Amino acid sequence: QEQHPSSNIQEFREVLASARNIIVVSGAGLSAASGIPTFRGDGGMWRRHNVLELATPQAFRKNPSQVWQFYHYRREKANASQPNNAHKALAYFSVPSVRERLGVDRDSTFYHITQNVDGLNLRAIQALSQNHQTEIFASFTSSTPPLLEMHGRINNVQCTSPQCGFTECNPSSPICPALAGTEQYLDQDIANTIPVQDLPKCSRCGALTRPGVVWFGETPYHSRAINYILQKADLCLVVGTSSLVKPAADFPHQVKNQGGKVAIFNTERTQADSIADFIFLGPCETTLPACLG
Ligand code: BJW
Ligand code: ZN
Repeated sequence: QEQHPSSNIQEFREVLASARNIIVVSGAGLSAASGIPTFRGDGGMWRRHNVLELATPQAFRKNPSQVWQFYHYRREKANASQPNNAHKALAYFSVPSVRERLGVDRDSTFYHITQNVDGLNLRAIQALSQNHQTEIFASFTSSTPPLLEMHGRINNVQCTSPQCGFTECNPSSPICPALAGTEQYLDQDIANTIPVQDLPKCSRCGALTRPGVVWFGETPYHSRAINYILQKADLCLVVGTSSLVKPAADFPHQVKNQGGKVAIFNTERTQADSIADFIFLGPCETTLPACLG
């Protein structure tokens, strides 16, 4: 008698080999081994503030200086980090010929929907050989990219003026002179000390900019493309997310409801475990390479 949910790698590979439309939904646990703190649990504090209270439009309106200091700290950390073995395994698996060697149909599709804003998934793809990168992007005939960063990117800045709204990538370190060194203040709150005119400004219109990420109450990026991909998915890998934040928390449920399978890669038990066909309990930087390699 098989055990359910299963943690048997052989059994997982059989399901993988028969899947046609595979998706990954990932969260902060994917980047934990790269040294990037998670949102809930141990990593969820910054200068005695709950980080979830800083990731809101209300917090930014009330205190843009404090929220910019928080994002400056996170930008510096993300940009100094390196992709770990879990990012690398997912990047490698997105190469069609690599999937084919693992027994997966050559015409299968693979999309990685990430809630992370750190850019490490893209950097892992860019670290693959040129041939592999060409293969990945050639396999996407539609305009949908293989990696969907649904909560934006920490290196993006977005104009707060509704008339402008210009968004651009700005990976400068520091992003503006006034924020230089504030990442060192780990306990002390120096909120409000940076006047708005010294915070990052729009390069088009000069208005205050904000981090180009999705806060609570805002609409995630690529929603239409994600919806389309979800409808076809028959296998969903849920990697390093607590599955508490919508809409991503709903994705494995949707796949399950339409007859697909769900596999969870997490160090802890999560909300999604009740619908899982596979649970690989442990660090995903170990379990993912074992399952996909
Ligand atoms: C490991 C590991 C290792 C560790 N290996 N595993 C009631 C009131 C108000 C709003 C709502 C409400 N009810 C529902 C909502 C909607 C709301 C929501 O879901 N809220 C709930 C929290 C209640 N969602 C939204 O508002 C979203 N938008 C939306 O729904 O739009 C639809 C809409 C459109 C138009 C009008 C109306 C509605 C937007 C959500 C945006 C979330 N933003 C943040 C910040 C992003 C920017 C930034 O990075 O600063 O996104 S919050 C934060 O949570 C971040 C994350 O992407 C997201 C998810 O967290 P994640 O990744 O799961 O991290 P953790 O820390 O929770 O979990 C880490 C996991 O890793 C743990 O399980 C560990 O065990 C594990 N782990 N090490 C494997 N080595
Ligand atoms: Zn502007």
